Amino acid sequence: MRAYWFDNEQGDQRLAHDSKRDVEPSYLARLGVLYYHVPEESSIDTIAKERDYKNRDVITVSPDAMGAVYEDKVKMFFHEHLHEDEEIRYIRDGAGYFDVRSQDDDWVRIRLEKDDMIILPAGIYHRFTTDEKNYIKAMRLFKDEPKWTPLNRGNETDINEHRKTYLQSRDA
Ligand code: KMT
Ligand code: NI
Repeated sequence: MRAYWFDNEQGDQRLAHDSKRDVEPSYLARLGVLYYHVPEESSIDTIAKERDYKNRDVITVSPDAMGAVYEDKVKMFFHEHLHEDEEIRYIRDGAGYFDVRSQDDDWVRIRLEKDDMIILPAGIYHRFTTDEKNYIKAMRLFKDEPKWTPLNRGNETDINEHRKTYLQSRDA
């Protein structure tokens, strides 16, 4: 894992967009973003149990796995959005970037590789992209029914209850 400020330059979303200014995990924690390095896949069972995550699946995002819809999917994942539930991803292979909004509404880019696990809180604005290698395999954990509906940022999401709750705990 490496977190840094996104450089805001034009160009393919899959490029590193590295400003060379790092962001500490303690700042991610302030945003409510939790990061764990989990080299033993079996440790996931403990974490899942603690947080009451009952279900999981594994998704591969790549042209091989998705065929013609790959480019569309990658563009969709990169639309800024929030969810009404936590987003937990445990990377099993490949790499990708999660971008999350800072307190000042700037992008923090989080590069994740194999054995990296991230928990994004409900209500945080974020987006995802593969990197230049166009390949990531990730485990997705969820409590009951997957509630992954991305709510794209706009006037509606700004007044969403989960958004308000998130801001209250972030800025407390
Ligand atoms: C998301 O929420 O954007 C995704 O699930 C992307 C694929 S998982 C790395
Ligand atoms: Ni998401």
